[in-house]
Amino acid sequence: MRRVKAARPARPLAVPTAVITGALLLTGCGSDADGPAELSVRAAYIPQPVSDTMAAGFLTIVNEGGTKDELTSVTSTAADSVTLHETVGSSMEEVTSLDVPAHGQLVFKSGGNHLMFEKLKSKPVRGGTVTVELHFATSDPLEVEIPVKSATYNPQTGQ
Ligand SMILES: [Cu+2]
Repeated sequence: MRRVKAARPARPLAVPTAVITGALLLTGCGSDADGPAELSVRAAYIPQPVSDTMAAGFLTIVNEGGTKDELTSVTSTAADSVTLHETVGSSMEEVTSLDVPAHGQLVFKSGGNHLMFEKLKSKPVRGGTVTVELHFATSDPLEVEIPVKSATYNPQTGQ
């Protein structure tokens, strides 16, 4: 019993040291992974909108490269205006760009970041697609066919 008690005071000091060492090793091992941004899009969908003039869109932009990029604008043949919105508390704010971190992702999801389609030229209907072009600070634009899902689609369940 005495030996266990005597060993304990040293532990709280030892743990932070180990954590710091691990972090340094992680940042130091990326020498072969500092290449340019490599972007791709996953899990894109548009819930069929209730409105005839406005729709929201969601997707995930994955960056497998070692350099960050920024999504700077979105255009679509289906709407005169597509803007980037952040949800802050219970309200949303338009932003001019969003970061796509190196070896990371930019996530648009219900209740968070979203694409806002306004002045729709035609209402997106479930089963159809909406074509968008994503524009970045440094990478080439990406064209994406976003499928239109039901108004209550949940990407977690796929329904
Ligand atoms: Cu919005």
